[in-house]
Amino acid sequence: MPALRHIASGKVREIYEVDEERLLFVATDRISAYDVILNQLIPDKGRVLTGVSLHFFDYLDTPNHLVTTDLSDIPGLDDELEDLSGRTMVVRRAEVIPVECVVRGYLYGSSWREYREGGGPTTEHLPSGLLLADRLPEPIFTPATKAATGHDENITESETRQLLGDDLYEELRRRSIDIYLRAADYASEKGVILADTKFEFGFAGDELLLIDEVLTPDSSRYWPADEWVPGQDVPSFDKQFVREWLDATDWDRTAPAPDLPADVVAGTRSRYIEAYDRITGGSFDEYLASNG
Ligand code: Q0Z
Repeated sequence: MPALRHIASGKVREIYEVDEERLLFVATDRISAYDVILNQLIPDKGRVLTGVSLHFFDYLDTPNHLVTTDLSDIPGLDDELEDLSGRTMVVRRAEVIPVECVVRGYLYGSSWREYREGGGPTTEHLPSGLLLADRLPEPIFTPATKAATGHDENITESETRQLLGDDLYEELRRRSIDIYLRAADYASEKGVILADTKFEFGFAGDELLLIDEVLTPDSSRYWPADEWVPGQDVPSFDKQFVREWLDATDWDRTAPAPDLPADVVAGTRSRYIEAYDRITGGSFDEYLASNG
C-alpha cells in the first residue's frame, strides 16, 4: 500500500492523505454481497467504478472534489503506481456533510420495505397503491445517516432539516435531484434505468462540493430497462450473477462467505465491465488503454 498516511477504510475503498488539502481516493477490487466482503477480488472492479465516477464528474460538470487522476507528481508512490493507476483519484479534502443524499426514482430496497410495512421516513411524500419497483411520480430525496451499526438509517425530512438547517437541506435536495435527473436521462438513452443513487457532499472552504464516488454500480441501483417489471424483483446489473451463485449455496449470509470459484469471479468481472460500457456508453477497454 502507498507510503502515505492511511486515513480511512471503507468496505471496498481506501483513503490516504496526500497533504493538508488533498486525499488519495482508491477503489479496490473488493466486492461485498449481502453486506459481507467476499474472500475473492474481482479484477478491474475498482477501475470500473472509478471510470464510471470520472465519466459522470466530466458529464455533470458540477462542482466536485476531483483534482486529477495523474499520480506521477505524488511523492512516494513509485512502487504502487501501476496498481493504483485507473482506480485512484486525487481529490480535494472537504468537510464531509454527515448525511447520505439518496435520491429515488423507483420504489425498491429499504423504501419498498417501509412502504409495505405502513410507511417510514422515505415514504412521507408517496401516494398509496404503488407496486414494488414502480416508477415514482417524481424523484424523491430520502436522506440517511450512518448509524452506529455502520448501516444507513433513513431519516425524515424534519430530522434532516434539524441536522442541516433549512438552507443547506434545500440546497442539497435541489442539487441531488438535479444530478439524479440528468444521470437518469443519460442512462435511459442507453436502455438503463437509474432506480436510485446516493451522493455525498462536503465543504471546501465555503464551496459545496460533490464528493466520494458518483453514480457507480456500488452507490446506485442500475437496472437493464428491458428487465424491469413493476411488481417484481429486478436483477441488478453487476451483482446479480454473484448473488445467484451465493443463493445456490447453503451460506447463511454471515461472514465468512464461501470462496467463489474462478468462473464466478470471471463472470462477475465481465458483468462489471459490461456495466461500464452500458452505463457510460463508452468502452472499458479504451478506459484501460488510457488509464490502466
Ligand atoms: C469520504 C469513504 C473510506 C472511501 C471521508 N473529498 C473528501 N474529503 C474528505 N473526506 C472524504 C472525501 Cl471523499 C471522505 N469518506 C467516505 C471512507 C473509503 C470513502 F474509508 N470518508
